[in-house]
This record gives sequence, structure tokens and C-alpha cells, in this order.
Amino acid sequence: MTSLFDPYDLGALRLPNRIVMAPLTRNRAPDAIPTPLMAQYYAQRASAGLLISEATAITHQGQGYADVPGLYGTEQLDGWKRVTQAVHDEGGRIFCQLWHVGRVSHVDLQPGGQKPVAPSAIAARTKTYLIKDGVGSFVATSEPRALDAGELPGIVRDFRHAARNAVSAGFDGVEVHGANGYLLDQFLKTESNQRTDDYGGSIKNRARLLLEVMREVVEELGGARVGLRLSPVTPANDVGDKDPQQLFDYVMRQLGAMNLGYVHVIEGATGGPRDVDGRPFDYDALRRAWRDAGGKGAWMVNNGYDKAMAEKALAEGADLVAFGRPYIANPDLVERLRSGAPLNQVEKTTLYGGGAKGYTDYPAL
Ligand code: 8OZ
Repeated sequence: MTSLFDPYDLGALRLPNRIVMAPLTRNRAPDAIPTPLMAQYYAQRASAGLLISEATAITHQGQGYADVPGLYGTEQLDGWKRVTQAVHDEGGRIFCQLWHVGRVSHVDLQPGGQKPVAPSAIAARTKTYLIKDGVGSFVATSEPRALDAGELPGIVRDFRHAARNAVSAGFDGVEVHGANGYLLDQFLKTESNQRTDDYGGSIKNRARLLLEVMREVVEELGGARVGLRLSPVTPANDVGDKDPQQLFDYVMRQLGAMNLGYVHVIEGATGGPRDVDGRPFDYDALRRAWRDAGGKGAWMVNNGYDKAMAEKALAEGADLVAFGRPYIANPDLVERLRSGAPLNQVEKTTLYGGGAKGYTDYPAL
């Protein structure tokens, strides 16, 4: 039987174990530039089979929160080089999560104070995070404007360009953020996408932007260095779909031939219950749809896993398990899971923004 501590070959990368550090937003990159403190934080966690970076804006337009990092300016790339170097020096491997927030943003964070962009001009009933004079606060997102179809090829190119930047900054690969109610998820789902052109209406049309992005990024890096994160039923950031099973089964069938390194699925509500509205969702059917369509990469599961659940998931066909909150408080999570040592608990007040406190000061065993 496969154990969490067995290696996994992700393309040419040998992961020494099946434990993945999930992407975690921590708002500690002023001016979107990764800092030496961030390098220390990721390096402390380098014993994970794979680290996935916090969500990283592919363009200024793709940014939606204060002090999240970017991957489009020279100083940002230099900041990330320090991070990837520190992780590699500790013997780790790290992918960059590529992010466009779409409507989950605020005019104060957008270029020229413009409206955030979205598939349709429908505001998300959700909050974003601003920092003013060093003080953070959660504020309502701004009213978005609907993207013109003529702007979409530019966004696809922005993803591709960011993927190239990620590799030049030393990342081992990228994960496209298709989850949690951000731009690509907004296009996928009926509640946020009311377009009447080729990018709205049918499942095929709503999935078009995501699939165009995936094809371009795979063409740039080769499939083995590309993953995709999805959250079929999460209500995060006010998204919802009338038939998520059909929608995501279709997406999986289309992804099958792309030779992706992995598909990363958030099961249930992000950071919350695995059951949403008592509506059952068949994740095994998703995996089968992907495999039947030729998907050969890793099936990565996430959301509220502990060691026992993770071992069970591996026995039932998952290849990798991503841990989020446990990784915030336990830099040596691999060793703790191996030895059965107790886990440090997360301090909630230091999750978003700030410095070393609640970031790099969680003790290893
Ligand atoms: C928490 C706070 C801000 C952003 C996600 C990138 O949910 C995020 C995020 C999480 O994917």
C-alpha cells in the first residue's frame, strides 16, 4: 500500500514524499515584491514533497489584496529568485501558483484606480483585504466591469508570460489557480458568468478561457511542469454553479490529453466543510473522467486532511495530499506526520500581513 512517505515522480522531479504544502496567502510582500523573510519561511518548509507558492498575481490587473506577491516586474522576479534559491538550497522543490483575481479586487489595488474585471458586471458579495498606513482591514470588493471578448487573448498571454517568468525566477513549475472564485472560476460558473458570447452560456463556452490558458501554459512549459487547482463546489468568493458535476466532468475530459503534471482538487468549501449544502459531489468520477481521457499526472487532494484521511485517500487512488493550515504552524509537518508528534496550532491573528511573528517563528520539533 502507498504511504505518505513514499516518493512520487512528477515528470522529471522526484518528490521524496506525497505531502504537499498548499498555496497559502499571507500578505507579506509589500509592493508585490517577495522578501528575504518569505525566502526563510518557504525554506523552513522545504521537506515537503512539493511546495506550492502563495497565489501570485500574473499582472497588476490580476491583483486583489494588499501585499500579495506578483510575477510581472523585475524586482518581483528578483525577490522570487531569492525564495526559489533558498528552497533549493534546503533540497526542496517549489511551484508558483499563477493568479488572476478577476472581480475579487478593489479599485485601490487596480492600475489607475480602474474597476476590477470580470466575466460579467456582477459584484461578488465578498471581502478583500487592504492595508492603509500599516493597518489591515477587510473591505467589500468593488463593482467590476465585464471584460470585452477582445481582451481575453491578452489575459491568456499574461498567464503564459507569467509561466515563463516563473521558470526564469527558478520555480520548478506552475499551478494555474482555477479555484476559489477567482477569474477562471468566475468564467466557469453560472452565477458569475452571464455572458452571451463564446465565453458564456454552455459548459463548453464557460470552460473556454480556462482551457485556452491551460493549453498556452502547457505549450510554454511542457505539461509535466504544470498543475491546475480547481474547487468544484466551493462557495468561496460568492461563486456557484447550477450543475458543477457536469461542468467539471467536461473540464476533466478536455484536460485529459494535455499531459498535466497534476490536478489539485479542493473537496468541499475551501477551508471549511467537505459537504456543501448537503449536495453530494462525486470526486472519484472526476478523477475517472480525467484518467479515461488520458490524464496520467498526479491526482492531488486537499481540504481538511489529517494523516489517517490522507493515507485512506492514497489507498483510494489519490497520489498526493496538499495540507494548508497545518503547514502554517508546522514547518516540519513531514516529520511530525511521520513520527505522530503533536501539531502546533495556528494563531489566527497573524495569518494575513505582519512580519516574522506567526510566520517564521513556529517551532520545529
Ligand atoms: C485567503 C485570503 C486571500 C486569498 C484563495 C488566494 O483562497 C486565496 C486567498 C485565501 O485561493
